[in-house]
Amino acid sequence: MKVTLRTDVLTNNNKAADFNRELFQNSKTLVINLMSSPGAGKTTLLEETVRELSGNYRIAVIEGDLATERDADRIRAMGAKAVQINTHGGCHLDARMVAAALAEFDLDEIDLLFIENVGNLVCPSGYDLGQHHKVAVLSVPEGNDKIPKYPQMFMRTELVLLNKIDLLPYLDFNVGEAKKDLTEINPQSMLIPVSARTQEGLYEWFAWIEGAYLKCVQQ
Ligand SMILES: Nc1nc2c(ncn2[C@@H]2O[C@H](COP(=O)(O)OP(=O)(O)OP(=O)(O)O)[C@@H](O)[C@H]2O)c(=O)[nH]1
Ligand SMILES: [Mg+2]
Repeated sequence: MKVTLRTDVLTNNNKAADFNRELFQNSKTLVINLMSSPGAGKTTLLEETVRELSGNYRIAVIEGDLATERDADRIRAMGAKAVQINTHGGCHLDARMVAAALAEFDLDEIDLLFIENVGNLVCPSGYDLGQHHKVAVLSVPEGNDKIPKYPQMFMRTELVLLNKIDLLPYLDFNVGEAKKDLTEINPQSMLIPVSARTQEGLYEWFAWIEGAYLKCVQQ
């Protein structure tokens, strides 16, 4: 399926998001918009996800960064197709950038598309990319105050991956407190503690993806 962009799609974020959404629905591609502070572990989690799920699913990734192809190269090294978007200073991806990147894919050949947003806990949460799900990654070294201090991110995401739990013995992060803070801000959101380094908890993330994929193809 070849993607042709209309002019209005390139000038209006919400129109572009609706355009993307329709493409994703038509091709039955599950799309997850992954957001976090810089360095929380988005790319590492995606590397592990590609490693685990690429036997059963056709996976592709759109990488958003201010500069470099580094994250896309890391995903390609795992054997998945990756397209890098460079925002040249922009602090988030918008739906028009994603729409333009979709021209590089054949969505009919992709089951799971992950969009790794620009590392930033503020701007990315405000932009609809047409995704099915928004997922936030929070990491243990960032500290317990991030959920209450950056509520917009956690209000708008339905799952939080608490990454780097292998570092819990060395830092004062309190997982129970994080769960309580999240429930106060967004009672519908789930928190899954994981370590992309040791693999702990990742099976729960993979099961969540598989459940979301089943719902997506049954719609
Ligand atoms: N200890 C530990 N380190 C981790 C874990 N996950 C990622 N890291 C390390 O954290 C650093 C940043 O990881 P990335 O995956 O590049 O983070 P990112 O969120 O993609 O970063 P940006 O794309 O720059 O926003 C790397 O040195 C990783 O090896 C983890 O579970 N535990
Ligand atoms: Mg990254």
